[in-house]
Amino acid sequence: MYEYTSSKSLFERAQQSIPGGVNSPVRAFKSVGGTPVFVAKAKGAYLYDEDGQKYIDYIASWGPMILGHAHQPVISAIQQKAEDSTSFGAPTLLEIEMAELIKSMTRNVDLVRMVNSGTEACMSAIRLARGYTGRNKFIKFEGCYHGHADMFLVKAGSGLATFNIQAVPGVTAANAQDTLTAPYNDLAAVEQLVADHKEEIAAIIIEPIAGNMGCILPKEGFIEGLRKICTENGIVLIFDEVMTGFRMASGGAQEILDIDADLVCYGKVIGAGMPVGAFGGKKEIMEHIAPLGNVYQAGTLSGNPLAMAAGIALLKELKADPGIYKELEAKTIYLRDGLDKVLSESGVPYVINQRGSMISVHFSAQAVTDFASAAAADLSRFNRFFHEMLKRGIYLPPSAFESWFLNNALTYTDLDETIAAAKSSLEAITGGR
Ligand code: KE4
Repeated sequence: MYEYTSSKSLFERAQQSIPGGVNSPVRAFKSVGGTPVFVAKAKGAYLYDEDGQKYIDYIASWGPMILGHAHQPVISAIQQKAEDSTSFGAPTLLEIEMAELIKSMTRNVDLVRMVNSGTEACMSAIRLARGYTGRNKFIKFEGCYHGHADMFLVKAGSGLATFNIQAVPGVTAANAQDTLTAPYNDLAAVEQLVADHKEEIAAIIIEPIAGNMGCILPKEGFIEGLRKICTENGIVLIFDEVMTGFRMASGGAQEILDIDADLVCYGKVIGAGMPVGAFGGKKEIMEHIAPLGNVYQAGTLSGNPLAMAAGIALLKELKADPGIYKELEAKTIYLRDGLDKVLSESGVPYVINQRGSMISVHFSAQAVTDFASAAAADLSRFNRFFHEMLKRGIYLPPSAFESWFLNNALTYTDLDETIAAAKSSLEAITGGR
């Protein structure tokens, strides 16, 4: 079983200079308890902590590492590009190549703007929708997370759900007043909001397959219903595909759900681990973005050459071999079925949600279809399961409100090891009862 000697001392040291010892709250293990693992390096499907202990990785840097860590074509692309300097603040050929690559892999992106994070992508998309429609309000869904911009921090998922932060100090009422919320999968609630706020709603933004409450799947007809509501009411439908983009399929959730959004936000995979986000969509909307239009949006490092080189190398490989997605899904289904077996044998109530290479385990006797049902699950049992798995060298997201992400460097031996660790972890938790 693992001890975390170096991580313990590093965490103490980190807290002297960094708030909570981390540069993003969900890394702090605050909800699961214990000491966060300080990662020294990673290769393929494995992380290595500062004591050299190896873990099978199911976070994949929260999604980007879809082909595994230190994937050679990505590393070589960064190394080669770094020789030419790291940033120019001027347009480059690489940005054209990235934009053309994104357009060639997705179904309705006429123009795309690169930014530096998923947060920037989503906040810019909302600003654009407001500028395009002349309306102020937007609808988001409880438990969905679109980054940490003020207007999104209303009943959000990910770290806010993890820490049960309902109202965020510093987010003014003025900033939150135009954010309307509805439960995920509740079309009637959306219809009511639209009826109550006629002509006031600029956008509906959604994670078409949600990953910030654990993995939550849209019910039959839900996303289609949103599409219809938006079309009928002149509302911009924004798919936040920061997680699902280029992960669910080359065309992301738009492809697997066969539904076109008006704007799509990307991140994670398109940067291959470098700081990248993007938003794009129909020309009639995107042409309102400066300098074409007056909806201002900017970024010193947007389209950074190293980030573009990394993202292009990864996307080219995914585009060239879409069979990777089938391989990844088969591995995820294998893991799901293995976990299903050991969980059912353990006798504890559970549900597993899975689509493509996103999966989550909820210790719940009821279906988990929205934030309320995710929050009603046995969170302390998840936390115990998390630590038992970690002790066995399996690195899961340190929160019941996060999706797991598989990478294609995982072997079936890794999956079998994970399933065996889950069996033994559940025995430890239930005393083998
Ligand atoms: P970033 O600003 O963290 O790059 O992206 C924000 C974002 C937007 N939309 C979706 C669907 C997202 O999942 C995210 C960020 N995801 C979290 C994981 N749940 C990032 C992890 C973290 O906050 O450290």
